[in-house]
Amino acid sequence: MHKKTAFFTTILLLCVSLSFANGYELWLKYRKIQNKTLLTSYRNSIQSIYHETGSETLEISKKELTRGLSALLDTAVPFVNSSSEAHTLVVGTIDHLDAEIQNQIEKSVLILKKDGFLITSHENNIIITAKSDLGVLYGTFYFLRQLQTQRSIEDIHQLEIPKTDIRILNHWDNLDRSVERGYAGASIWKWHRLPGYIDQRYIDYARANASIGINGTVLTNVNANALVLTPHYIEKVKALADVFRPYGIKVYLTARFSAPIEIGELSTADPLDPEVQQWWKDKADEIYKAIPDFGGFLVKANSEGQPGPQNYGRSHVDGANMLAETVAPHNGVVMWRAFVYSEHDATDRAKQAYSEFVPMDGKFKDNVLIQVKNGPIDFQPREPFHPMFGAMPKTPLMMEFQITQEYLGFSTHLVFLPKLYEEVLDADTYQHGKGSTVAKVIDGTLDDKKITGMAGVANIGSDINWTGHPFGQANWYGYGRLAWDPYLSSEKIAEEWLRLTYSNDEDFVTPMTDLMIKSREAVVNYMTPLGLHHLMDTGHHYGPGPWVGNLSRPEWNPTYYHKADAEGIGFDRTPTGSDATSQYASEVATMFNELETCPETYLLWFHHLSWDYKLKNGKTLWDNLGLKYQEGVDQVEGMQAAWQKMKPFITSNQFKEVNMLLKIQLKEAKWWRDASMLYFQTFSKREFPKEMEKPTKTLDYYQSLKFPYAPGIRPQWD
Ligand code: GCW
Repeated sequence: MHKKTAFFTTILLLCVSLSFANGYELWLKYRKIQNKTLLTSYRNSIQSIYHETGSETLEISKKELTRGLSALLDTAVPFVNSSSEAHTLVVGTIDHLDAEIQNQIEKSVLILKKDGFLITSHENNIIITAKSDLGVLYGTFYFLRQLQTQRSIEDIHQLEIPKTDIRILNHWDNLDRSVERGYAGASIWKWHRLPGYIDQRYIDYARANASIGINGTVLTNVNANALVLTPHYIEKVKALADVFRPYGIKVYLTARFSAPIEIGELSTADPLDPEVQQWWKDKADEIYKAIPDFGGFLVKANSEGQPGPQNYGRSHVDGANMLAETVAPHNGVVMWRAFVYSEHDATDRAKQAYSEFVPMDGKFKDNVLIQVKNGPIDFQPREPFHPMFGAMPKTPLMMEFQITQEYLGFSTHLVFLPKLYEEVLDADTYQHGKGSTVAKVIDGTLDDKKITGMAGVANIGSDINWTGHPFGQANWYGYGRLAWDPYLSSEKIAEEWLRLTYSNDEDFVTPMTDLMIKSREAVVNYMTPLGLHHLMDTGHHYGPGPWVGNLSRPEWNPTYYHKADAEGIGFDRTPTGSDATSQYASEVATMFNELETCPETYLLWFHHLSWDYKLKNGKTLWDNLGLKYQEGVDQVEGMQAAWQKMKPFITSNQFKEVNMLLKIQLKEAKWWRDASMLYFQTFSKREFPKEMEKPTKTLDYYQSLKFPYAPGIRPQWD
């Protein structure tokens, strides 16, 4: 090679590998196919591209194919003007295809709907087609993923239809760029520079989301600031909406219920007041004038100090329907959160959302979705599914998962969340007998819901790799894949993500898939085993604080949840206790109520048991607790050991960053084990089981730890 060319090639390769190594490229790395046979077969099948043009979305698809194929196949694939040449990749909407191709694929096309797509072989060509331009773009990303993960494309026939309508990220981002429960740096929305300055990140964000089928984003925190609804900010929101539109991503905002008072100069925000109604109607019209495809509002009302209709003696129905009417003429929706609990309600917090919302089933307007967290408390490492799923047949219920790891080790711990999501989606509500899974509630098939959705609280920030922990990307990715298809297996998602992100080498993919799948159980074990929950320290939620019992609101105290005493530990939610189990279908309630059938993973969620209660392995509850904490620590050690063997497959930076993080994770896993067990020992008065490593520090030491600057802390909004 010529000296100069060699020099520039080296520089180019260096730049490419740097951007691969720093994680910015996410799962869209498009590394050259290493497998020679596959490379040849791909090159033979794709000798040219015929691509429909016309819209911005189609242009994006075309650009993505150029970028992807030239890198993956390491050759420039020419565009041609006819779809009839052999070995051409034909990409376009159905109406645009040759009549002959249309006839051939007619059957599949009949069932193609929403933004689904079809990838199929026709004679010597591969066709990517859809009813909408966005469907074409989704098909393009899917096809590129086939190549990236080195799957065969010979005789490819893949029909994909998204199973939910609204696949959305919820950013808990504040206007000052702090992110509530965000652990990956500042908010990516640079409000101060908008609308004039379009950060490249906005485009890259849209592209990444489109690549996994996410089609909506709520830009602002549910602990909302009314200012985002003022003209000054609407202009900025419009600029973002304009960037996202060709990627099929709609923008939504959080609506602060008291906005008519705060920015509208009204004296009330009563949803039944005609002036208030008019104010919101005008506000919606103003937003839609700037953003004709604005998605709608997300609302946290009468929850944790946020204002809402109850401030005026009105109900959630009154509040939600009032807002729904303002966006209905523009095809907008209202996503009304069910995360409510009150310090004035002495009943079990786990019961409150159900008690409040289930009687309202059928009373909401058609464009209202109720957004329900996966479990009845709050994104804990493990919770049983929320009893509202399966109890509101007449109301669209959206799933709310948390992608950011508020209670699962921030962006320091490697925890693969799709495993948690899958557990919830697979859970059986028994609403209409066996097989009435949560997934069927979410995709609307159980009660033929007209509108469906899934929300994920984003883990995205300004860190170069977007999510802080490199494996945090897998949680964003996996969330998107499950929002598209809630029936996907978490294992398949892990494998796919590993191939896209790191390597296709089986010696990497197989052990790492295993590591990711087990990582979720590890965190449950070292933080909250056997159904324990809400044991974290107060405010910032960093580290263990099971001893905290002096907070003003009883249900904010960890002691409220574990109820440890000289006799035993656990929250009795059976009919002898809070009777929360009665909110589930009788089959599920009975399963949880009976000690013989209650899964041990939920034991202390539903039962208060004596320290000497014998578990299935014949050992006491106390010993089992110690064993589980130890198992969690051992599992992290196992993860560390597995990672050591991955060095040959990745760059040294990639290796180092996860290696350092796993060390911290191990340290913190031990901290959780030791602090929790020392504290519980003050009640059990029993020796630690012999298999458990003995704590090296005292309980006083752990109780003295303070972290005033832990990240993601909730701002003082009130
Ligand atoms: O989990 C709790 C968080 C709050 C959050 C709240 C919610 C946005 O600690 O920070 O507020 O849930 O979901 O509304």
